[in-house]
Amino acid sequence: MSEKTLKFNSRTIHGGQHPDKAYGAVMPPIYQTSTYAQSAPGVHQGFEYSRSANPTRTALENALASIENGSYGLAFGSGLAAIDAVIKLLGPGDEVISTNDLYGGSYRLFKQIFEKFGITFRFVGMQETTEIEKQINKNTKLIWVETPTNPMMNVINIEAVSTLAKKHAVLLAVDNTFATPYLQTPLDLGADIVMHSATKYLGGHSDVVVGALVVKDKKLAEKLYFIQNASGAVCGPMDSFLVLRGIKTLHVRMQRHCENGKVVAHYLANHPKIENVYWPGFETHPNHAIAKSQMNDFGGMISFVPKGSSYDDAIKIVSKLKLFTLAESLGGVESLAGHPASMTHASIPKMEREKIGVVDSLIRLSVGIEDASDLIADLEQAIG
Ligand code: P1T
Repeated sequence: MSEKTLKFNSRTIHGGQHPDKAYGAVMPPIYQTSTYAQSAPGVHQGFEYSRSANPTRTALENALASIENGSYGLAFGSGLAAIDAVIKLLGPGDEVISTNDLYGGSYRLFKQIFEKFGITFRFVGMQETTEIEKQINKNTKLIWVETPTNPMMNVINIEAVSTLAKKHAVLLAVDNTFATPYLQTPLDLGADIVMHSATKYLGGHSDVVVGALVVKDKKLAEKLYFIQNASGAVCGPMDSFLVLRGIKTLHVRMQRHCENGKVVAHYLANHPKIENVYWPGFETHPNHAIAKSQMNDFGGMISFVPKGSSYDDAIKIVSKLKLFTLAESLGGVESLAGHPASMTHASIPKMEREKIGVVDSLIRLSVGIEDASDLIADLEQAIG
């Protein structure tokens, strides 16, 4: 049976995987080694040095390529290291058009690291493709899309942006961290690069920090591999093993994240003490139609603003939560609550973040896979 014909729910388990060559181990062993014996100079079994390649990482990279419907996967030491590798495809004078509502750390990397090296970033609301086109000029080399966005849950039409990118011969990269390939596969919609913070849903257990890139094009893969090896921000063997294990249950976890997300989103929307709830599954969400057509479901990420809309209102609620842990990150089996203004998006200037809705009273939930009634009870006692 060819792997290409397997459905997504089978590829999470079998995609790119083969029993280990040494003893037939079903799970690839954690090859905790930096180097490999050579019988003569340059004569080896495909591995020379673990920055260049490591069998456990290769197993993960093959799994990543399979679940994203790509051809080549690359695993990095963090999501930001993966983004860093993409931007290193560019040089001084080049320009990037990025979603204006994105993870604060991505914004910080763009503005505070890469602008120093002469790369310009233009941040644009991407719900209207025409807004992107207005910013394209002869120096534009890359469009960076995050969808759904972190933390405002805007949804961007990947296929429409891809048509635009192709028209202007610009690369399109999509940060697929929030959706995962369970919900959407950007390469199928015309993206050139898919990026993940595998720290989140792919790992799924809040026990690892890993990043990933997946591409279809061989030349692009070679350029990114060159950067991965030359810059060296690779994913270690133990972390590769953990993400590989996480991916095997991605589909069952995501199904429950989506079910619980729906219950929590509706609970919040009907709560008299809640002002706004941001979740793309609502018919009233401004991008619901696109979400419905490009995603298989709506995920477990929700942001909301309590009535009163002050910093203190938000802090009171997140401090009272017991089952939801107040913490950075998302996508693990356990539910987390975050306060973007002081946590994940603190590196974005207040004026910039407020323009896109990341107000001081915004709360972000990563709805886990606990029993939904326990999650509602926790929110009930915290919101009052
Ligand atoms: O944390 P790291 O693995 O380096 O990934 C960075 C990253 C990239 N893209 C998105 C959409 C992300 O959400 C993140 C990391 N985000 C958090 C830690 C957070 O709590 O939002």
